[in-house]
Amino acid sequence: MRKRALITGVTGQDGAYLAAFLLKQGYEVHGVKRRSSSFNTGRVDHLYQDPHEPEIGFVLHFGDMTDSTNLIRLVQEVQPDEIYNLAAQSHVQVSFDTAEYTANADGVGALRILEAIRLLGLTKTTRYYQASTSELYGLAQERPQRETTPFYPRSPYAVAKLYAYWITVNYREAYGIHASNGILFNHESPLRGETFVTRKISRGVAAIHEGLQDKLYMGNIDSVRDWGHARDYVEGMWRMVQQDNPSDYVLATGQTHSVREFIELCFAHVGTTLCWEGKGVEERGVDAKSGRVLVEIDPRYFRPTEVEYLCGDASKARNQLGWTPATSFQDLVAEMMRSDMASIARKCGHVE
Ligand code: NDP
Ligand code: GDR
Repeated sequence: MRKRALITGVTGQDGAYLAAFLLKQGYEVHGVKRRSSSFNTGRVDHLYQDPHEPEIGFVLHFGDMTDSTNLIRLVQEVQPDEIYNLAAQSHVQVSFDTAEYTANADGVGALRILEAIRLLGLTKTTRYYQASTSELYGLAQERPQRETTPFYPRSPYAVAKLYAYWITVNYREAYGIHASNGILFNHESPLRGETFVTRKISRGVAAIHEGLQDKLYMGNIDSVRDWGHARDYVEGMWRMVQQDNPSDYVLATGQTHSVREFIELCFAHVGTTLCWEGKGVEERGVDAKSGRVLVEIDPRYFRPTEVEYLCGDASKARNQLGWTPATSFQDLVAEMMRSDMASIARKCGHVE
């Protein structure tokens, strides 16, 4: 019998990589998508299978993390061996504007699924993965951050995820559910949402190079992150769920780069050397050859409370799961740039 997985957030970056990975492992994959007024399945359209075919491996269901009865019905219908709860309002800055909704979808949403598992009597049969985050560490003093580092969340998003983290631990301890938290540091890819910093930069630099955009307007470019590739990280999620015992694991590369470095590397990819002039909000990124201003600071992208530095120690995942990230930072940036250059070129009609 092939295993059945239910993925919430299947239309997002990680959902798309995880669905493809699980299908390759022979799973029957059920994904939860939201109703929207325009198509929102672009990242998983290549996995679509005609529902009239007899052996369907990939099925999409309508649902929402704020709708308990819908989630209970879905879990009952699918009877999954594994649930990957990836759905979330995942944008940190947006969470300051939609704090209550973020708490509902990201925090209570996790509880709704765990309750569905409990109410339906699936505590011994359905395993649960919670998409926890390095944002939980926020202002943590310890560097690098590991599973034992105390949390200090710095946004409504991170506080909502703190609830989801602990309710996962609690349901594991209270009801014996095989429930694990993956504390994942930032991971990116060509499928990354366009308003997260890496994709905003790779897309923007490609558009500037093709003459479709003037410059980039950025927030805190001295922020430091531990960036990996989403493809590597979804495999780590799966490995956690396959363990005999549930636990919580950090996934990270252990290497850090600033937003500034990310910008420089993207421009270098198109042959532009960037130099920096001025200070604070007056700072500018300038084409070293032509003197043209390519990057400006726009305080609207500053956050009320910022997480300045994150660096993860994934030793536990390496030792217990045999997980290591395969993609280097340089290869990640190059892959994102190649993809955005190709899509901008298509837009300009340069290629078929
Ligand atoms: P995305 O923002 O790309 O995807 C989020 C997914 O959740 C989308 O499918 C979205 O649907 C769905 N979603 C949002 N709100 C709801 C809701 N109310 N009901 C149902 N579905 C909803 O995020 P990522 O793929 O990057 O991240 C996956 C998970 O991992 C998230 O929980 C995120 O917080 C967490 N995480 C991500 C990290 C990263 O670096 N990428 C690091 C650590 C944790 P739609 O497409 O319709 O918007
Ligand atoms: P983050 O990702 O907040 O780490 O959350 P994001 O890419 O949004 O920001 C990273 C850092 O870059 C700084 N920054 C900017 N960010 C954005 N979006 N736009 C800008 O113009 C800009 N300029 C500078 C930010 O201030 C920040 O310091 C991501 C999400 O995927 C979460 O869901 C996930 O939990 C964490 O990663 C781990």
